[in-house]
Amino acid sequence: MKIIKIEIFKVALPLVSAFSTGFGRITNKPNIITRLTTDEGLVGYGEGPALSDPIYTPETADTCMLTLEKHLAPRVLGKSYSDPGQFVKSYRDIVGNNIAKSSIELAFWDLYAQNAKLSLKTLLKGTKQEIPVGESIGIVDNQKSLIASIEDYLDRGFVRIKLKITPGWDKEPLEIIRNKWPDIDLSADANASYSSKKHLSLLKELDTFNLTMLEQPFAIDDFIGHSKLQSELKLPICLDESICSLNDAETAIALQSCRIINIKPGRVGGLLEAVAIHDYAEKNNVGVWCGGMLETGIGRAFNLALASKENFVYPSDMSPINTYFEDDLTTPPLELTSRGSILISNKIGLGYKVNCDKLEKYCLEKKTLSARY
Ligand code: OSB
Ligand code: MG
Repeated sequence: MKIIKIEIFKVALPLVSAFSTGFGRITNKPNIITRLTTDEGLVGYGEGPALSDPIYTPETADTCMLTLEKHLAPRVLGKSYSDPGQFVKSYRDIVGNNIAKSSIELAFWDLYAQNAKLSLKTLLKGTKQEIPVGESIGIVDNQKSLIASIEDYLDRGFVRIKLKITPGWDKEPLEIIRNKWPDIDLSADANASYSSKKHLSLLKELDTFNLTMLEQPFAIDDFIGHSKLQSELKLPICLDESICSLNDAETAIALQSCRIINIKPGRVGGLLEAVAIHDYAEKNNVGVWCGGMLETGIGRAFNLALASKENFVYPSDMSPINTYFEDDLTTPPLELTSRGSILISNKIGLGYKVNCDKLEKYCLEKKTLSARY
């Protein structure tokens, strides 16, 4: 497959409401879509779930656009590839910039699957037909809206609730939820908003809430702080932001910084690295699940296929797109089954149809690179 054209789109679908987390408030959610065209006329789509500001990882939507245009796309344009391993070798000299890398790597997986006439799930050796789904509850400023939003999610059938927490919004909301729903599958995600120097004893109190996991309490690079907390907590720690590569997963597991890993293709640079982390975690008896970063239907299609692998043992953040966006770029829409799950497509390639009119409609910026041939 020779790549003859690369188009990079910065899109922003309208959000249903702002989403508040321990790293800040998301009021505008860009996503970076890469479209690859081959000499034989195959078209593949990928997505990098960027944020506007460098508050979750160091990248932003603008740095992704620049990295793709100036550094990633030129290295693969006009070249022929037969598999994703060969594709990523073209830019192995580039460090970091995982969200940008994931956008173009996933687009190549779409081409690869179409060329092989296989579904992503089959290519990734997925074993599940459906994925149990949970939802993240953003930080709200009062009890009433907290209860109303959880009631709504439970009514819709989500099987796990994950509360976003931050200093000042932790024990109190968790106590309210546990008093009202003693038995639901409940987790907390701190998005790196606590300090291992200040908050160890406060976080140890979270053991009283029967949580399934506590996600990313401390800073991205604080493997030692997480290890110290994990040794004093009954509750498993799950790392999200800290795990940007297989090497990070090895560090976290060796130091016992966590017992669970949240894998997101966007955060780790694409599906090859995501699968490597999955396999390593499986060998070390560390269960994983697939988190979300407010992707459009394009990004979610890859997340779903990935989450069909064996060691994805916890419900994933895979809510239908209309939970957070007013519109979507793909059809058919993702829908929750009566079991609180989403079915995985067995169709060839991405498994969903991309609506090119919507892609243009929500596009804020576009770069096109073409090879002369
Ligand atoms: O920590 O999981 C996170 C969104 C952007 C960045 C980080 C996170 C999130 C979410 C969104 O929680 C959950 C979803 O996409 O369903
Ligand atoms: Mg998280």
